[in-house]
Amino acid sequence: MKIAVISDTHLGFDYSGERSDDSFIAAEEAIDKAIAEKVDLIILPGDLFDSRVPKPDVFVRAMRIFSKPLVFGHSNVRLVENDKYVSKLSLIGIPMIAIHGTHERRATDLMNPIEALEHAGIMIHLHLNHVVFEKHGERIAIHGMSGVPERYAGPILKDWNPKPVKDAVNILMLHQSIDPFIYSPNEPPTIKLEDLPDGFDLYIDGHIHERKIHEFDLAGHKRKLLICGSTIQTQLKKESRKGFNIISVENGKIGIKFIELENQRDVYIFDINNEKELKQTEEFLRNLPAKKLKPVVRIKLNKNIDDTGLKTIQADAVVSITKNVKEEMKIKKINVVPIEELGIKMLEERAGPLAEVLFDMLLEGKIDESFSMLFEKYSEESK
Ligand SMILES: [Mn+2]
Repeated sequence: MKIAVISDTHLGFDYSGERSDDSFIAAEEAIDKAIAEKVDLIILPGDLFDSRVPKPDVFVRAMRIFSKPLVFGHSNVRLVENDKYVSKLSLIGIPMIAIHGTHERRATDLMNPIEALEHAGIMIHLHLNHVVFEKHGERIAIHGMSGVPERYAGPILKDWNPKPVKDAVNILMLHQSIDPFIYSPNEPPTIKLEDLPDGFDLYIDGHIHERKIHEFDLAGHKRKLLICGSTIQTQLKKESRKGFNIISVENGKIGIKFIELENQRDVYIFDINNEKELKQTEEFLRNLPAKKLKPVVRIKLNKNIDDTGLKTIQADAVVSITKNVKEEMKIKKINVVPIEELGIKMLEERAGPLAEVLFDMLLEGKIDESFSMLFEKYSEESK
């Protein structure tokens, strides 16, 4: 059995910027390649979209890409077990199994875009449940927990306590920081590698955009964690090549292969601390060869360096220059907290556990509902 794992496509990333098409180009190439590789299943470990309420044009481009495996794909797998409703539509062609990520998370009573795709019959959405597929007598169980705020992740996983399915190869899919693999130091993880439930043949994690395969010991067994990596460069922290993974399962044995995307921008990151480094970077920018997709160049500049010359260079690239980011981040730490997290934190001080729901309602412009929710809470408290 062959399974494509395509993570963090962030459809709609930089939608008003110069790289507005990048996320779609990358996701479509990954899906096309997965179909060409004749995979039996496609796993999508979260952050398919860049936002929790994608614009209709972003959503429709996503639908067009994610419909391809249903229409152009063919698979011999059959669903043999499920602890949630699965639409027959989503079993046409190559079935796709997704969890939602941190970027798509909404309050439980509001539909997130992955649930919307599930309702449209395009894919299966997992959150604290599992599905089992079979092909030629080989069974594969996919268990998924969608992205939750880091502070709740450990308790929720423990409470769910997933158990591997007997006589199947078991994959557990998450979208969290798993200590020591941390996405943001501002949201400390509550799951450590050793907290992962035992007995799964492969652990898959979205969320972290740098791909990595990590082997570790769990209750005396050697286990594998696949950090899938994103299909698009979002943060520009590191120069790396983007792609997706293909897992092959044969007689219980698991192989993992990385498929690099052809349609991606080269990424260059420069740290300029002195005149010599400044000259080298200027040289580099002047001599950039023309490419179909302009490269992305990120320049981190020491604040004492004069960048007037640098700014005048007409490079065939998407250039961003930041001054002394590290120093500034140390001082204004609050700025690196995602604004939504900050909003929820502020609400939490006043409204306690209602904060997340309230925040989403306010985001939706549901002023009356949020007001009556608060009114109910306070009238109850004053009784
Ligand atoms: Mn992501």
